[in-house]
Amino acid sequence: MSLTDQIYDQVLQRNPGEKEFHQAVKEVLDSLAPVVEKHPEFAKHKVIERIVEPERQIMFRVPWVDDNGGVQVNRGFRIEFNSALGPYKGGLRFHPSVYLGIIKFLGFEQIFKNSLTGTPIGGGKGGSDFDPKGKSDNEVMRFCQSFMGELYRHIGADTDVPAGDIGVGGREIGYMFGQYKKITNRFEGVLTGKGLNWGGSLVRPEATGYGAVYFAEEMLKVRGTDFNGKTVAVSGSGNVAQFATQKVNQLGGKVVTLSDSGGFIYDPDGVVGEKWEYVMELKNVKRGRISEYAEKYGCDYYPGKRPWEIKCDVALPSATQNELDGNEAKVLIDNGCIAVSEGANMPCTPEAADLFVENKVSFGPGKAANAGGVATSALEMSQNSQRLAWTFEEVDEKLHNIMINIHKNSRDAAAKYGAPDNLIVGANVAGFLKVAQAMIDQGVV
Ligand code: NDP
Ligand code: 2IT
Repeated sequence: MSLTDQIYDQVLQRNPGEKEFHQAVKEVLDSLAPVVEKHPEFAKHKVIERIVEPERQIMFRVPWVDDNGGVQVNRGFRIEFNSALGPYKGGLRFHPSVYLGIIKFLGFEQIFKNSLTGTPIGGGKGGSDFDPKGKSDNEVMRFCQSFMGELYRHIGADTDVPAGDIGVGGREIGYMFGQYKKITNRFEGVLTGKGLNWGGSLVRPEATGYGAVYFAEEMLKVRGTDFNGKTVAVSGSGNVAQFATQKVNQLGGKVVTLSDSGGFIYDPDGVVGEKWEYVMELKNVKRGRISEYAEKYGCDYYPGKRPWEIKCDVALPSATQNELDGNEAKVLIDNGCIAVSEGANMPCTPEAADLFVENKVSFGPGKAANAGGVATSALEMSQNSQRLAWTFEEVDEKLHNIMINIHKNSRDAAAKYGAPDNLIVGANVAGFLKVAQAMIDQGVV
């Protein structure tokens, strides 16, 4: 049995029931087998055994009072996974499905993603099983205040810097920032995704979606083509999906699907212009369902379904993990899809990802393709440290260059380690090498 298989077995035994974490670890370890062979120092220093074990795992009670005066109890998490390259960095997810296995999968991915960005940030992730859907603003505020009432003691601008993820956007970051400031009496860059008037960065809201499209653009360039005239299927209709759609429109492509947990809409004329503005208002202000788009614009809505049966050139899964399986991958391939860029974290099942690679569909794994969000968070941290704010163009150009570099470095690493064109292997290896070397440099800690 190879070393990486042995370590994977230990991970299964030590982390029972955490299936998303197992899935994320397996994908990385499978990519690392040739690296371990070439670099005996990684085995000697037990780098892989150490990297799969979080540096610190924090779980806490989050009690709060709802609008009827009832007491509610949720569970909060922060996994400080790896600080070899910088302060722990990664988002907070508020969703009823959240448990330790989800936060650990996301935190583990974040280590390699953050390394790929080339910015000085370690990996972490947190969240809660709180469901913001159907809650009033006041309930969300009270929950956020209670959550931060415990989290504040574990984080700091040079220690651990959370941000948004599913269910956490500008509103929640605001409430959490206010509470952190009140408790600590410090106005500092402890969270990213802040409002523009109080330390936020231009382009951070757009960054993940734009970045996933910039990454796809690089993959299309390798194939000698671009977004102009391409039909694009997007899933989700939250932060990542919204700005991926805007960037595809700017590059001359046409987004024909969006979804939420209720189903998907198919608009063959494209989600563009006033229709895109409508989605922004529907999801960010009204907090409604994507089915309302179909009612308003008279297009088809498919309840309970995912958009992958719709013919497209490019797919951007941008909702959640394991939302595109092997059967759906086959349909996309049969329909002539040439590129898949993961806006979400781990949206394609392992079977789907393997099918894309085998069938020469350009495939951008999440830890590379959606790294633009956290990269721009790192740019927000830099601006906070300098007490300066850069222009939209300046931040966008830096983001664009970071995405070009992630694509290039992943491609180069794939070729060097015997898997040309396989960006899964390339991203895992390129992300790992920097963290592994830093861990060796810093001793057994
Ligand atoms: P949002 O909360 O803004 O939007 C999430 C979208 O995905 C909604 O449309 C939501 O539908 C849908 N969704 C969530 N869970 C499910 C589910 N279990 N089944 C079906 N649909 C679901 O989150 P983001 O756009 O920020 O995040 C989307 C993905 O991108 C996540 O995987 C996240 O980890 C990843 N990501 C986000 C980054 C960021 O900067 N925000 C950075 C990098 C990655 P509904 O409203 O019905 O729940
Ligand atoms: O998955 C992710 O990279 C994020 N949710 C963004 C993390 C961040 O710190 O900006």
